[in-house]
Amino acid sequence: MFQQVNGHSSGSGAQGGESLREDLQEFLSGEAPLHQLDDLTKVNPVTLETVLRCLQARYTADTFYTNAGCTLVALNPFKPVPQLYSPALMREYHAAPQPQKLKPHIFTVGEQTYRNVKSLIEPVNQSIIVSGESGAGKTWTSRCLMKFYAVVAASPTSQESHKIAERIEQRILNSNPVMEAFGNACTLRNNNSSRFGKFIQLQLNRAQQMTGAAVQTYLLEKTRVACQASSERNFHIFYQICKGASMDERLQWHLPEGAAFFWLPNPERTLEEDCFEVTREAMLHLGIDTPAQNNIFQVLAGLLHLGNVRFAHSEDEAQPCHLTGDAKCSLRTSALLLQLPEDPLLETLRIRTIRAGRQQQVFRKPCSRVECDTRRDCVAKLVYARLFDWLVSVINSSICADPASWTTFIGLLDVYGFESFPNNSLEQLCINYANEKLQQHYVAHYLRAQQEEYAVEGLEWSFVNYQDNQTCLDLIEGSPISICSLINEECRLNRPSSAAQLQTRIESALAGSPRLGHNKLSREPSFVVLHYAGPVQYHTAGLVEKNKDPVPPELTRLLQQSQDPLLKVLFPTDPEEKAQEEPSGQSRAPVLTVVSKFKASLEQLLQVLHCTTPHYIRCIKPNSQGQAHSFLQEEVLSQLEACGLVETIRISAAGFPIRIPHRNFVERYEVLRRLCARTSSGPHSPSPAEGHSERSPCTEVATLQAVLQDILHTLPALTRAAATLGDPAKATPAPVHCGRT
Ligand code: AOV
Ligand code: MG
Repeated sequence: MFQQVNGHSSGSGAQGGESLREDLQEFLSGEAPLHQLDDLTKVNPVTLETVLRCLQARYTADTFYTNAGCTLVALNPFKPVPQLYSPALMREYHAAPQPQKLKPHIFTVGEQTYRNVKSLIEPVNQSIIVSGESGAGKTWTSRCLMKFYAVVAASPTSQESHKIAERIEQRILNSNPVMEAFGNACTLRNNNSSRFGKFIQLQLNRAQQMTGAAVQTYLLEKTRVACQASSERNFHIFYQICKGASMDERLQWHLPEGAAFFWLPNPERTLEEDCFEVTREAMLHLGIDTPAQNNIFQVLAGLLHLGNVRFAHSEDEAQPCHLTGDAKCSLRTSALLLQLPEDPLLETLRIRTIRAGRQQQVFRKPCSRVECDTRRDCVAKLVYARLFDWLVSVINSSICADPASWTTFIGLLDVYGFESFPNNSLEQLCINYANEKLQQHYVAHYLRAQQEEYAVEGLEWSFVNYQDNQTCLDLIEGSPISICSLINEECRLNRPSSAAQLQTRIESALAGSPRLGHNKLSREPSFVVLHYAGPVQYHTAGLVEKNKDPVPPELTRLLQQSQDPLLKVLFPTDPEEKAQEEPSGQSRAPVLTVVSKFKASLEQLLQVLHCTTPHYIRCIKPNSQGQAHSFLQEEVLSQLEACGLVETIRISAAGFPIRIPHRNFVERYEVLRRLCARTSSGPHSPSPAEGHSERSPCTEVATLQAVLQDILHTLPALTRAAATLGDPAKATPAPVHCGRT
């Protein structure tokens, strides 16, 4: 069955000694067709070109997964391949005595991870880090892994408890469509691009059954709610409501068919993600009932109408801006849907209140048109971000297990992938910064740590060079001076500073960094960061303001006046909060900037990852158009180069694939030593080490058989390691005699 799926008929997927021998022979003779090489460590020699050719051959043969030593490479098929993700196949991997002997698959990683949790005496938490650029398939992969665990880690057998178990697994799976509807959007790179980072912790009890899960999210790109690049879209949920609402709901939410909204660009594009019913159904499973859902959608409709509120300069500067065209109607509808008083809403959007002097006198200043727009956008971002956080907390309360009911977890990390657009701002800086951090984790774990261990153990080893991205991280987050610190400094000083001035400050203060570049042809003030995955030009206009992310207190106070039940929850009138927001002088705590908060959350995430055994899946995008059957060498090559995959393969191919602590090794192979001792001193005389062994001859034979099996299975890898020992560049194995007796 598996072979059919992958479209070829032989290879190491089949079980048994026969195929093992074939495998070995093919491997020794170097005759295995490229598409049958399940592990990139077997290409010879290991170069970018051979790795690329192998991946291309496999992609052409509809084989999308390939091992790369300790990493799994996942090529995006960009077409449905349902057989590859069937529950039957999940069970096959789960039941396999040695899943790593089956065809490479994300289920192998899933199963290995699952077994790791239980196989160790002290259970160690595991994590699967899915990486790759935007549109490479990270979210798809982590979704499939969640489904895999929902099948293989499903709990109890008794009818009643089974129902409960199904509910929890189903609920965990239902978190995906909800979070994707509210947190994903169509970008230039991916129709279903994650605009937030996600770490989901699947919680397991001692019997390895999934008892619950907890989701942690990272920095939602909330600016998208009020500002979308051309050809991009707002979050899916807005389109779902507008396309999927019933006649009654349309009336209720003031969404007549064909209504145009500034914040709903490209509504004519229909995506498979525009499925309102799926979102509603999933919300229901998570405990968000229909009235609560309707409340959410009503608020979102209110935001859409708010986006149609447009301002025009007043002739008299002392007078506030006035509303243009239909804006008055939009304002009224928005106020109605958000259950806000209409006049205070208008007043708050176009008049700023300033408190000054000892008496904290209140002054009212009309805002400019641009300021009015900023305040309107700020209301929408504030509401949407709080709504998203609230949804995450509702999901967590629905799926999180009682701490006493779980002992270990498997973490799945799916963050936004590396991206570079014609116009990149603070959002892309944060996204690419997160990807640099994960790349560093990978480098530290696989490329540096392994080689350093060889040096410590005194093993002969020629160091394989790799691209360390530390210099790039120093540029972004280092101390005392980095891009983050300079942007933060501008926020702290609160001085009027133009985009050109910020560019000059960054370029002069960080001129010594090898990772800082400059685009001479750029007309806009900008700087370039040479990321591990490629150069990205960041425009400095608006960077400081976005980093400050200021929320005028009167906007929060306005939202606290809402009579809407959901907005009342999102904006409680907490006296303490209110006191804090009053600009009452020097005692106010400094407000954390966006990058500072993001940096802290990344540090926290990495701390969690460091306490787990990590497994890496590298998603690769075969072409940027999202087309099936198209493998563009240049594009794949740059992704392979960027993530240091070839270096990983070289180290894995030349290194020592099996690490057994000395004590365990002695315990496992002691029987061989005794056998040798017995052979040399005659068949019946006991060896000195045997002493008064209580092992029966049967047990010994069984152990010996197990040991021989072990050796047979690990022989190809051991041979390769032995052949290249001391010369990692050399990947040609020496011929070995591989007999069963
Ligand atoms: P991403 O998570 O890596 O991008 P996705 O997981 O959203 O990328 O994948 C992008 C699209 O590729 C999906 O919507 C599917 O259409 C397709 N796809 C990915 N993997 C598979 C697969 N295994 N089989 C079939 N189709 C697939 V981003 O969130 O933008 O960084 O930010
Ligand atoms: Mg994604």
